[in-house]
Amino acid sequence: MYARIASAGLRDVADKLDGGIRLDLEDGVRLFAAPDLLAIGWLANREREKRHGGRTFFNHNIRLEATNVCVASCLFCAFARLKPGDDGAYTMSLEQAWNKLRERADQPLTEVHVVNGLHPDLPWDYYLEMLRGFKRIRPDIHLKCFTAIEIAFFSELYGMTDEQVLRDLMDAGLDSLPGGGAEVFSERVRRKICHDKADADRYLAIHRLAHRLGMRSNVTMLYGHIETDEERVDHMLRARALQDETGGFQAFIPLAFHPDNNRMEKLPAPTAADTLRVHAVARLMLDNFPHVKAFWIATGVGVAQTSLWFGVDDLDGTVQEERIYHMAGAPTPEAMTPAEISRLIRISGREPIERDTFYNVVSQPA
Ligand code: V47
Repeated sequence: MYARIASAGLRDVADKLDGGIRLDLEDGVRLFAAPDLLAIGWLANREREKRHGGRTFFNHNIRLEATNVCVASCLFCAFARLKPGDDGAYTMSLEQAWNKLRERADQPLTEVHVVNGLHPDLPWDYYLEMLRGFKRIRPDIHLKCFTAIEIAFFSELYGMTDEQVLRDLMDAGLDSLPGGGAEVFSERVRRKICHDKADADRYLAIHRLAHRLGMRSNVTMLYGHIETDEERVDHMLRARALQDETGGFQAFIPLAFHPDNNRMEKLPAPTAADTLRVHAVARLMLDNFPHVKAFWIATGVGVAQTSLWFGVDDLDGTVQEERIYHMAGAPTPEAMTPAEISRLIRISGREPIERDTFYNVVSQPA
C-alpha cells in the first residue's frame, strides 16, 4: 500500500501521520484533491483502527422535532415554516412531545435527541418543562437537546446570557448538546446559505461554554453545496482548535446536503465518493476527536456501511421519526431497530457495539 500512497502523491502525509505530526490546511486540501480515494480511505482506516479496531458504535435513541416554526431562513432547509399558521407548520404540545417517549415505554432507549426550529413566541418554560417531563417519564434517559444556534436564539429571545440559558436547561435535565447548526463555519458560506443565524464564533463559544459547564457535545459539517475544499478543511480546523482547548467534543459528523424541497434544489446531491472522502479526511484531520460519525439517514445505508472502512466508527442510532432529512428528500428508512443496525455493521465486516451517549458499552450484540 505504501507504493500506492506514494504514487497518489501522499507519501509526506503518510509520514506525518506515522510520526504523530498534525496535518495542516494544505495537507487537508491535497487530500480532497488527490484522485486516489482508496489511498485516502486506507490512511483514514488506519487511524480509525488505531483508536477503535473494528468496533462500530450506535445508540438506541429517538429523534424529536417539537416545532418546525423557525424565524431563520437557511436556504438548505426543507423543514422550517416561518410562522405558526403557515402551511405545514406544527408545534407539539408538551403532552404530544412527552407521548413520543411514553409510547416507547417498551424500548430500552438511552437517548432523546431534540432539534427544533427557532420559534418566536413559545415561553421559556415550554423548553424547561419539556425536559423535566422527559426525566419524569424516564429518569435515566439522556437528553441531547438544542443546537448551539437554538441556545443563541434563546439568549436573545428571553434576554439571558448564554450561561444562564445553559444552566437553566441543565437544571431542568439537559445532559449534552447535539452538533447541529454548524453548517460550514466560513463567513462567505454562512452569508450565502444561513445569513440570519448565529455565526461561527458564537456557535463555537456556546460549545466552549457547554464544555466548561461539564457537558459534552458534537459538531457537524453540512457538505456538498457551495463550499470549497479549503472551507471544508478550515471548518475541521476550527473544530480541532476548540477541541484542543476543551476536549469536550465526542464526535464529528459530516452531514450530506439533501437538495429536495428547499431553495438550493438546483444543486446536485453529493456523490457517494465525495461522502466517503469527507468522512475519511475528517478522520485524518481531527486527530483529537475520539469519533467520526456517519449519520446513516443522510448518507444512505450502503454508503454508511462502506464508510466504516473510510474512518467512520459510529453510525448514530435507531433515530425514529426524523423529519429534517426526510422533508429534504432522504430515501432512507425513518428508523432501524438495534438488531437491524447490528446486522448492517456485522455484514460490513465490523463489530457492532451499542453505546450510550458517552460511549459506554450498553451491549455487544451477537
Ligand atoms: O443543523 C438541514 C442539517 C442538521 C438539510 O449531534 C440538512 O449527534 C442536509 O445536526 N440537507 C440537524 N442537511 C441534524 C444534526 C445531527 C444529526 C445527527 C446526529 C447529530 C448529533 C446531529 O441537519 C442541521 C443542518 O445542518 N440539515 N437541512 C438538508 N436539506
